[in-house]
Amino acid sequence: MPERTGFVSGFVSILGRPNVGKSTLLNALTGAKVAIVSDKPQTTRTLIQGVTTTDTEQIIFVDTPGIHKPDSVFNARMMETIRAALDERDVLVYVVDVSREPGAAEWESMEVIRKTSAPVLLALNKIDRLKSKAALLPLIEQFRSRHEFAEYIPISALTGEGVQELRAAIVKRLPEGPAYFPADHLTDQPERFLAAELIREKLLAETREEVPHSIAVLVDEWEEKPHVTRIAATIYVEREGQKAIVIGARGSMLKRIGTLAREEIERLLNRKVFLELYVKVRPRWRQDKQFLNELDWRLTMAGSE
Ligand SMILES: Nc1nc2c(ncn2[C@@H]2O[C@H](COP(=O)(O)OP(=O)(O)OP(=O)(O)O)[C@@H](O)[C@H]2O)c(=O)[nH]1
Ligand SMILES: [Mg+2]
Repeated sequence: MPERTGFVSGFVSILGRPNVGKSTLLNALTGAKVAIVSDKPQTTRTLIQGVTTTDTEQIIFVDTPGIHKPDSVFNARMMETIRAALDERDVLVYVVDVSREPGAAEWESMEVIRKTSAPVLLALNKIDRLKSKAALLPLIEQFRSRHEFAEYIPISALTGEGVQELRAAIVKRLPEGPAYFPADHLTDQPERFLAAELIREKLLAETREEVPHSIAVLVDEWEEKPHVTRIAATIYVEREGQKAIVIGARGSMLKRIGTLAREEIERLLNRKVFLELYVKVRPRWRQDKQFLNELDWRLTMAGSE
């Protein structure tokens, strides 16, 4: 590698199976909450940008939906999204969960990284869950025997252990280049989308089985008043039974979700928020291309120009 004296910058995608901790890692690397996190697989549904800038470097991270076999139009779109995150990257970070034995699904999902020429770092995440770090060596060998990664780095996205080492391994591989964004730029996500995501995060934490996958949230109204921002959002579900779950007994669930989401949106905007939530049934929305377009802020923004 040539001696580098100047500012370095580059694009880094974070990939891996659902639920391994990619979004938690993005938040740890950027020191901010740019992506929502949950214990349910397929939490992330789109590319999430998170930028970190120091005096010497700028890294543009892109968090991706977990790699899985698509079973709907919606999931097929998520997988297309992942392919978009592979083009012209300087470094890839492939994340695995060390608290789970890797299997066929893991090896299949690794096919994605074989097609790229960028160096791939293996982030062995959730080491805080291991009783002994001795278990890491055989695991690393299992991965190495299937793919020669540029580096193998044990981390805990949750506690922060190893995250600086991972960052250093990334920076080492970045080319000299300019800052693409101002130093305070954190993400490209519009506030409306971030607010909808925070509402969805609270819903994911409170629901189980098929309900989390059936939930979509859209912000309908956003009004800046003198002392408060008024936000109206609709929670879409696929069936009446799911609507009843989301509303809860005498509206208790919806009220709890509303309070939790409002508090976090207030922290995000640094402003008082008045949040109105509605619940609607929209059968089979995951197969509905037009609705999927409405959910995709990158498409809606392009359309509004
Ligand atoms: N113990 C432990 N849990 C973690 C760690 N990193 C993430 N988690 C948990 O793992 C779960 C999944 O985390 P996410 O960051 O949402 O995972 P993801 O890979 O982005 O998942 P998808 O978006 O569904 O693909 C959450 O419950 C996290 O709190 C870690 O280092 N240690
Ligand atoms: Mg995620």
